[in-house]
Amino acid sequence: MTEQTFIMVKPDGVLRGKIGDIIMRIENKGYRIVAMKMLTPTAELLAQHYAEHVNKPFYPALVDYMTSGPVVAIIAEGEQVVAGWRHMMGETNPTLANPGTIRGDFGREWQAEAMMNLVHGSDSVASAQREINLWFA
Ligand code: RTP
Ligand code: MG
Repeated sequence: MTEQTFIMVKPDGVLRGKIGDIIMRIENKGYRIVAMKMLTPTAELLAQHYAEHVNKPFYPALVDYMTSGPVVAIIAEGEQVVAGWRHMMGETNPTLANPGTIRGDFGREWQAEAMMNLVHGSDSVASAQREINLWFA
């Protein structure tokens, strides 16, 4: 079934000039970009986006990382796009992410506290709906 997911190019992806490559991968795969905008997220927005992580030890570092500069927020649409995009991103830890994935090709462990891994993708259809409503309210 056609579904939507929420994708983000995180601040390190923007800083390192990977917006074009990441957008190209979305389109080359055959997913359709239906909305896109650039913004620097606030701590309040991130607390909602990362609600499941707010009490984790890495959360303060995650907020510092994610508010350090602009991100590109994207809604993409396609068959099985939620799971498909998770595959294209690779493992959360860029050191473990397979070559050929975005995190595997471009990521490495820049700092231990919050893994800088270039991109975000919703982890389920329900998360995608929640995140789209949050970022594109
Ligand atoms: P995302 O939500 O950003 O798409 O990443 P994910 O599902 O692969 O990973 P998740 O477990 O949801 O964690 C969210 C983000 O928090 C940072 N993180 N750091 N130091 C750590 O142990 C750690 N764990 C997670 C990463 O930036 C991760 O993408
Ligand atoms: Mg996640």
